Amino acid sequence: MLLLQFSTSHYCRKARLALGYKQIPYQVENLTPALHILRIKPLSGLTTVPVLLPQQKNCPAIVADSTDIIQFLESYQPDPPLYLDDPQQQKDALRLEEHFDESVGKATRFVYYQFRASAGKQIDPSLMSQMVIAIVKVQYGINAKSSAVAADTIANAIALLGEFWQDGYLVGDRFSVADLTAAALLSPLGIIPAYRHDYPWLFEKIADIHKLCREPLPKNW
Ligand SMILES: N[C@@H](CCC(=O)N[C@@H](CS)C(=O)NCC(=O)O)C(=O)O
Repeated sequence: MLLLQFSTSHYCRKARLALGYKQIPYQVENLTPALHILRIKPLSGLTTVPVLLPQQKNCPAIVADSTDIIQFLESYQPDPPLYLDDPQQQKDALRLEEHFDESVGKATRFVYYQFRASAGKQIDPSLMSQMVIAIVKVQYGINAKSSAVAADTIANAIALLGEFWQDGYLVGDRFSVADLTAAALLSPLGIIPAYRHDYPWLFEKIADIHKLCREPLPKNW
């Protein structure tokens, strides 16, 4: 299988965690933001990564979007499962996956890039990196005000995780797509000292999930 990705994208991390959890061998093709469109638009019609090319008999040629990738992997190789057996629990897990994809993951992007452009500038002060950050900020409308709103979304998500993750799972009594998605989409916050200081348990859990999924932690953690 071939995963078309940005190496730093938390949605691509979500797909890699799922591949690693299921121990499915894969290769990655790292794309350059902006130029990536030339590679993926003709394939998927979309402009976002991750995009998976299964390159296997009886499989679709292309699976785009992290949620669809996990759904595909679940049918391609059901064990170990990321979906839950109980229909109501499975519905809850998918609802949480969608909430993290549509709301929390986007909020993380705001807070992360705002940090990288201000107090976290020294992580990579190079002109190239700061240019990419500036482009992303314009593309998504990231500024002090919008990232403060995003920080509230993240605070609510962390409060929810605090109820479930301190001694268990988000849904049911085993690891599922909901836990995997939350870990991937909050992982960029691990480079921000204030979050590390306030929520040590959160980053321990995210690190445990990376171990379970055989995926290295993000750079600069
Ligand atoms: N819902 C999508 C979101 C993926 C997404 O937002 N990917 C970003 C990188 S983090 C992207 O490809 N951005 C490039 C663009 O929008 O042109 C998924 O879950 O796969």
